[in-house]
Amino acid sequence: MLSIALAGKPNAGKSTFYKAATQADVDVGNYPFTTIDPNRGVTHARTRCPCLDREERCGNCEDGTRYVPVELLDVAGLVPGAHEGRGLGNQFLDALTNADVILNVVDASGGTNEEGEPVEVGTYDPLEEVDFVEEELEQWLTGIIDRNWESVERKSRSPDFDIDDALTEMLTGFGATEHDVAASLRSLDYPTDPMQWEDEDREKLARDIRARTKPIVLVANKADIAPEENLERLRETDKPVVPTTADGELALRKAAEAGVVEYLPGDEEFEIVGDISDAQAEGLEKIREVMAEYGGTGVQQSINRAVYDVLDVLTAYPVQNETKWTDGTGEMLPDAFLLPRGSTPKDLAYAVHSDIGEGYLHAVNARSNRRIAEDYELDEGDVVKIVSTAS
Ligand SMILES: Nc1nc2c(ncn2[C@@H]2O[C@H](COP(=O)(O)OP(=O)(O)OP(=O)(O)O)[C@@H](O)[C@H]2O)c(=O)[nH]1
Ligand SMILES: [Mg+2]
Repeated sequence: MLSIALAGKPNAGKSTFYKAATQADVDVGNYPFTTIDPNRGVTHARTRCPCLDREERCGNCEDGTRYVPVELLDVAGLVPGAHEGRGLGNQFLDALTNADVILNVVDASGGTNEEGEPVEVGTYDPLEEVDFVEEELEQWLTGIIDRNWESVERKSRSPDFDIDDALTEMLTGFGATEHDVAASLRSLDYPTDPMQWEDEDREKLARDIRARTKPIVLVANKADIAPEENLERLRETDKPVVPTTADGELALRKAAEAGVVEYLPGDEEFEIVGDISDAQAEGLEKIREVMAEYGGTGVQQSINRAVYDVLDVLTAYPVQNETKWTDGTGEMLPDAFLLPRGSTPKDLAYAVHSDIGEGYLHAVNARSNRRIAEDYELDEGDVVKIVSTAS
């Protein structure tokens, strides 16, 4: 499963985002370090279900809106110097190593300082938080590379030494693949002999690997109380930014669960369908205004931005019956897989099960009922029958 991590300074609203996105009950509080141990749960990316192209809905979506599971991780707040052990230190940096993408939750309202302590709204500059997660990650990774460099030097004395292999072995724990390391080395200028590497070379490697393996989306949270100017300035940075009200999303999800509003995560608006008090109505109207301004609460939009834009994955649907789009039990469009763009039907087969991948014979496009070429690159929403010796 794809893994998304929430990171950022304390009190920015990570756990509120997590609670809204996973419907899990976790602690939220207006003080730093409410969260100590990481929370791990499941949220969803939202996409258009292929069953919209058929007469009937599949039963695995919300009237054509499909939610595909992804993992969400909520970690302790990060303070400057975390890589040296400040705050809760390295422990949660460790927790981030499995993440495919990071949502850097920023308090766009400027109502908390760099340690996460409440201050008057608008007095702390959220731009200070923009580069901070990546800097901590980079410093931390640089430390790992420095500490392990001696072993690379030792290996380099062997005649069959290969720098790609040595670095892949070292960086795999950080989520770097052989491909990432190769691409990184191609883009950097570095001495061939590891003994000649300077601190600077290792730091450049750390920065490049971080950028490849842990891309970042800025969640400009507390948009409901943020000065407009702050959001404008955050938008001018070089990162993808999503104005968000995690609190608003949480309230809407609760209201939807209670049956008083009609709202699907990621909708741009909601409808009040039940009896509510005046106070509730007032609260919901405030959320409605923020949503109208930003095109939703931002929670689902942040997840989708991370999954479909930054990680650039697509959703593919394996089926056994190419006419009915069902599996062996008659369930329509039972599964959705998120695969990197460029994936082929064989990659989908492997994602379903390694046996299906190994026994792969060919695939059929269930929309056209035509056999798919071996090198066909899957598209968003493809429905595919896999023919395998294992199925
Ligand atoms: N106005 C407003 N407040 C919010 C929003 N999201 C979260 N908060 C508040 O911000 C405070 C901190 O929220 P948490 O979710 O606990 O923050 P955190 O980032 O998990 O904090 P730590 O676990 O301490 O690092 C709480 O008082 C929340 O109610 C939002 O969108 N708008
Ligand atoms: Mg928290």
